[in-house]
Amino acid sequence: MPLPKRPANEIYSPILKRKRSSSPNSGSDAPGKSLLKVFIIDAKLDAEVVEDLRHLIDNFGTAAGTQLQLCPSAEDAQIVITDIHMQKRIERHVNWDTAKQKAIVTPQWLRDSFESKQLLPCGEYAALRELYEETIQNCPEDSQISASNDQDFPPKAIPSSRKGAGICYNHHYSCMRYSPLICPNQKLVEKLAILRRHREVEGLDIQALGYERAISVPFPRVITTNDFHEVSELPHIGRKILSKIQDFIQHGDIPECRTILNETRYQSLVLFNTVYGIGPSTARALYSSGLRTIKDLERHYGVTSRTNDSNDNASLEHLDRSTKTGLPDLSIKVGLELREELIMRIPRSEVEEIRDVVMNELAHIRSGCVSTITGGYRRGKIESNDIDIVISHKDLKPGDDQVKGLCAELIRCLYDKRLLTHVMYLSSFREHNTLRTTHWDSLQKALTVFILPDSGKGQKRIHRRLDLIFALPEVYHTAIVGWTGSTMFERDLRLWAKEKKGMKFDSSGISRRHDSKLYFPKSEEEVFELLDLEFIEPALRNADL
Ligand code: OXD
Ligand code: MN
Ligand code: MN
Repeated sequence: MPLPKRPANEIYSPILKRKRSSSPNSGSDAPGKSLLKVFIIDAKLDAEVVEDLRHLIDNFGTAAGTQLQLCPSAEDAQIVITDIHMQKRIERHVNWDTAKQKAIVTPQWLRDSFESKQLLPCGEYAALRELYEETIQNCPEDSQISASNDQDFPPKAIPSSRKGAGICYNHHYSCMRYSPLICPNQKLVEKLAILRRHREVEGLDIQALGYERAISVPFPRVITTNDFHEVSELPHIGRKILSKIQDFIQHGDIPECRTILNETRYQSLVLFNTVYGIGPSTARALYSSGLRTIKDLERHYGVTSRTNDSNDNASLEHLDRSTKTGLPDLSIKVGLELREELIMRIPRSEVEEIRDVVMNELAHIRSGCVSTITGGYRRGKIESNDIDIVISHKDLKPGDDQVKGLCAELIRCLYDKRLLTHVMYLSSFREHNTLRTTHWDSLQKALTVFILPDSGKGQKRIHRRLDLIFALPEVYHTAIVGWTGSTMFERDLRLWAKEKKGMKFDSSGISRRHDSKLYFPKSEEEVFELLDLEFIEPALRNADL
């Protein structure tokens, strides 16, 4: 029996208990209690929010006895809480070298840690992309938590018995495993992610995928030395990765991570990849030609970065007016100019606001359209990298470009209203049964840059990456599954369909390989059923970090 569906907006926050060693950073005021100093950067926070955060700090206590103390300067703090997401801005409050020594997190870290009575890993809450790895590295650890706490995993939100019973944490395919947002070995996973990233920026794709697969396997409790045998038998954990896990268990760190983080080359390649349009190989080429910093890139591409005050779209357009779509393209130049905005993560409330604005405009063009916000938002992420919306209408018909037409009309309308500033990609999917005209153009995808209209309250609006996916009604649910992610979950869905079921799955449809028979599931649950899989809620599809 399929599970009842969760509303897409529902936030899943697993209360995971992790056993962690006490931090070398954390001070101690009494036996069994550790005191952690926290500094709040007030800028950009309402007085009420600051008041709430202070209240949380005063009343904070983890199951392991860690308490928080508000501290008057960033220098003395281990944790810095801020809603600032730009290096230039944060430097007005904290010296950059000092910032590198801290875990710099969003207020949500405090709220979630408070609620779950434990210090959550900081990576997911890093306030600045540039300090993501340092924030992981400097994230303080809770005091010893009693081993019995581990029995709380899987979290209560994970149903324990269901039809199918094929789901298990050591299954080969991630679409047969539950992957919550935060796992008991989050800290280890964050370290492995540094190794993965390193292989990725160096173009070692097979190795990077190896780490990605290892990261996706959710061991159900905190790994200790007693678990090595079991861990060695997990899928996707080879000898090399096992030795890294061993390093971590024994030393609380993976020495190679520290070396990597200190490499100028790694730092530059990762930094270059934060520019939209610069992938690993372009980043390496730029590095080889002697470039190291964003300033170097700006000189190289002849760009000056946007200041906080220039918010008019017109200022961007002169940079690039190219394109097949007749709309401004997002070239590397523009990607560089908008970098500081595009790297900022998007809170759930803004994701919803953008969806509302888009759907309002669409209602003027065609009433009765339906939409689902997919991507990280749907998997419960507190902040997303971009916004992914799947849209359909019950009367859309295949064959005469209706999907394409609706998408084009919306894009033009959003652009004319200055809500949409760039279109990087506009295409239809024709992967499925290209000989069947009935299935042509079943999906239309527009990858864009969007900015909310001025709120009139002096609030600065930020350019955001927005992906709109238009689907024929018969592939709406397949598109939702395909665009919910995570990447590894999707990869394994496709593999599972192919290797185990003789089917082809992607977001534009499901078909049987040997005769190309098409299937049109009427719900998300039916997509899973068709593939002979137990339904997994979006919040448990977080098979990537
Ligand atoms: C995101 C995601 O964060 O889809 O945008 O995971
Ligand atoms: Mn996304
Ligand atoms: Mn996207």
